[in-house]
Amino acid sequence: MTSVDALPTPFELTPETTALVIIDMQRDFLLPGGFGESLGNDVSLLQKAIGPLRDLLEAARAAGILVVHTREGHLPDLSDCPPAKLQRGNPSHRIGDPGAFGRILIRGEYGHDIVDELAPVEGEIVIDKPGKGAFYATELQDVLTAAGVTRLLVTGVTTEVCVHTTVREANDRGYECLVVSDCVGSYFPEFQRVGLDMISAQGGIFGWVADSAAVVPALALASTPA
Ligand code: TIU
Repeated sequence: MTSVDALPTPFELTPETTALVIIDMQRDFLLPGGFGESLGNDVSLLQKAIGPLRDLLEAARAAGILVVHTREGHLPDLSDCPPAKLQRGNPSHRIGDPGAFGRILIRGEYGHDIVDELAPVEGEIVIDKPGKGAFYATELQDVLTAAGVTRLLVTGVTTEVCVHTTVREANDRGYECLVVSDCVGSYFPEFQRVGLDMISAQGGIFGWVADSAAVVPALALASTPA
């Protein structure tokens, strides 16, 4: 066990009870032509998280901790997509429409999959989720329980939508969450800042926040035999 220099207090890192959760680092959110851009967003703002997240993923793999990737998306017939989600907003393309990388946010399409830099390797868990939160209508809690995981390093996109929703869901289920600040991304710089502040405020109301420069060496230290 070692501790990460985090806000609002140090976060204890115990490799055997910790998982790295990487939320929705999918081409549809990160590359031009996908769902994120169809909503009017500048996708380059999310791409900043890829480099630090790749380093964190490598550190997690070296430390042997559980790695969980999630993907937001729907069945080809959209039967798992509530009409409210389908109709929300005024996008140039809706979920299920043809986009630059296949049908937008549809499972099995190229755009629905994870960017090459962060592609899962054998043995890593991939959770397909129809909602914003990674616990809603998925097997995530069962997977974590079976692995004895109670502490999550949370990363991915977007900070204020799927990351926040997942952290709040996890918090209510009793998990301790550390959000890695440079490994999450938002289309809105002010949401990135405030979204992170909201997590560690009030004595850590939803969890902890630290950057990868604090987490990566702690992972290496925590997994080194004494
Ligand atoms: N639009 C937006 O900020 N996010 C999403 O739609 N999904 C995720 O955050 N993954």
